[in-house]
Amino acid sequence: MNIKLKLFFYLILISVSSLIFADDTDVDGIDDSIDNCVSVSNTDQLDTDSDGIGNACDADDDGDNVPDAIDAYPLDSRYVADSDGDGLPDVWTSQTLLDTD
Ligand SMILES: [Ca+2]
Ligand SMILES: [Ca+2]
Ligand SMILES: [Ca+2]
Ligand SMILES: [Ca+2]
Repeated sequence: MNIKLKLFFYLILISVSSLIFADDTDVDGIDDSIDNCVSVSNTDQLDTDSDGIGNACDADDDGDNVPDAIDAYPLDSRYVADSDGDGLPDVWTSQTLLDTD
């Protein structure tokens, strides 16, 4: 067997074994080493605040230090509250006349 053919088979062996032994805990097709949320399947790897933790497992998606659970605008760090629940942020109420109730 010539050296090029040996090298060819060797490369195939390496690529097959890396496929078999690649770590992908959540089976979302993204290797654990580069997955921004190792235990939750998130093929889009969306990370709104770019802190390296994907939205799928980030407790504060927009990074404004207000947890998603109580953040009225979990994907917008500019706003956190909408006390009257009309869809307009509280800060608008104080800054503009758009929200009059
Ligand atoms: Ca993964
Ligand atoms: Ca994932
Ligand atoms: Ca994040
Ligand atoms: Ca937040």
